[in-house]
Amino acid sequence: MAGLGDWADAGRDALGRIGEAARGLLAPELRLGVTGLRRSGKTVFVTSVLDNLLKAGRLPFLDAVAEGRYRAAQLRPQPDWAVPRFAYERHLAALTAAEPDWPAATSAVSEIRLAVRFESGSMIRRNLPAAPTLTLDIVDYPGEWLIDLGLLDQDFETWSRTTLDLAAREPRRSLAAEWVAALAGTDPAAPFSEGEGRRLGDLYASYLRACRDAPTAHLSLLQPGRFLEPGELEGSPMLTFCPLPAAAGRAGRGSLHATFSARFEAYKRKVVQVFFAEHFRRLDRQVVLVDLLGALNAGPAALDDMRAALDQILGAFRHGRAGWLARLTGGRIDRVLFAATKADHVASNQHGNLKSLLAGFVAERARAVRFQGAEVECMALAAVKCTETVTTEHDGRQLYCVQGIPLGRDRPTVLFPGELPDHPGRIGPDDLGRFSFLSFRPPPGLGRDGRGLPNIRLDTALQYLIGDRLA
Ligand SMILES: Nc1nc2c(ncn2[C@@H]2O[C@H](COP(=O)(O)OP(=O)(O)O)[C@@H](O)[C@H]2O)c(=O)[nH]1
Ligand SMILES: [Mg+2]
Repeated sequence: MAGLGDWADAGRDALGRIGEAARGLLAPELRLGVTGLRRSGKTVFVTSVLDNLLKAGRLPFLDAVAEGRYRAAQLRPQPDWAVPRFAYERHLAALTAAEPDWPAATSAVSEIRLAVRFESGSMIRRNLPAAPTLTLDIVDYPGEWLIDLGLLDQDFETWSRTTLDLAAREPRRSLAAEWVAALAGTDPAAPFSEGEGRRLGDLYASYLRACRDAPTAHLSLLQPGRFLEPGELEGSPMLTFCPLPAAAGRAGRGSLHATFSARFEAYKRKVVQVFFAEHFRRLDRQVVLVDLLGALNAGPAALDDMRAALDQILGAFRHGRAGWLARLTGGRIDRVLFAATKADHVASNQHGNLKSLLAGFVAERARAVRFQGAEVECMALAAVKCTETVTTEHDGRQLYCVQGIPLGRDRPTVLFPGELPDHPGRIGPDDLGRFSFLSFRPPPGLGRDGRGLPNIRLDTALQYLIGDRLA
């Protein structure tokens, strides 16, 4: 039988919960992760999201704005003092300068907090004593770190085998030649020496950099991610190893194999798990930006690689929800948005196909994530719209073209960027040589009207990501 004390505890609990619920109604909080591979458009996306939420003049499809309930937003000090602040002012200044330019490339995690004051449309909230405020934390971090989560499921031998298999096929084969040749001349069972370890580690890191930077490569699967952006870990033993072929003899303690294997485990523990606990696990919602047009430009290998990278990224959300890691740590992401960025590179009549193409790439894994209980959506958007769609006549046919200032030129040009298939299965071998989507400069005069940076479908994306919290 329950004693009086138990009832009192239950009562306190209920009061506590009501308090929490009221706080949730009046001061909801949301942590939004923004990720994507290098150059996918994260910095530009976050800059435009902030500018548009602050000025609210270009978000007609955000319900709170459409219904006249959106009051205003303000930047606030961020909660995590050890994480660099997202340099919103600097990035916006670059875009809106007299000679507009893209923000400088960034490589690590950053964070920023925004408070959004709104009138609630719900009955319960309308009776609250004040207008609610949504506290929105935005965390921008490299997609390469997310792909690293896949390493947690692998031991050194498995990882070595898959990475060496991948390196045996073009376009990686030629880029890996020097590192693979060095491996051929080493015995993993031999005693470890610092000089040899460094030589192999450096050759592997150069190979990863070549995969990323070679103009025709545009490859995405480049693990461990921190080898490319080491930051303060540069030169540390934890970033000085590489995959090894199976040893012919027994690789005992103190061997090259044992040392690299121990470093791989240290990387998982000290880099990957720390990222998971400090950043990924705390996210409520996630947007994954994908430069699908860039991969189409680069050709079949880049496209295959991007598909594999997206697959691994979606695998991470399995971790986020119901995987073994979630059981240990309590993941909670309930909505994921995959967004094809830079949609302004193609004419507006192609946006539907761009979206379907992306959906086709992630379809299988997205079903698995939905099964785990999170929602997954796909979209095509441009965080900063740099072109207008215009039609021209060609051989009696109407062509949808884009007009903008291509990067490296200073006059507006009308271009026909071509047409996109609507499904990955419809990308023919000839198609891939045919795509050539030019990059554009931000148009002059951006931001002068004070309404927020011009964009394509940023409001639809925001409605999906935060709209329900502004209800
Ligand atoms: N036309 C166009 N280009 C974009 C857009 N967003 C990003 N870009 C281009 O992509 C580059 C990389 O964007 P950035 O945000 O720095 O990528 P990050 O590395 O993911 O942070 C920019 O310098 C632009 O050239 C967009 O909305 N429209
Ligand atoms: Mg960036």
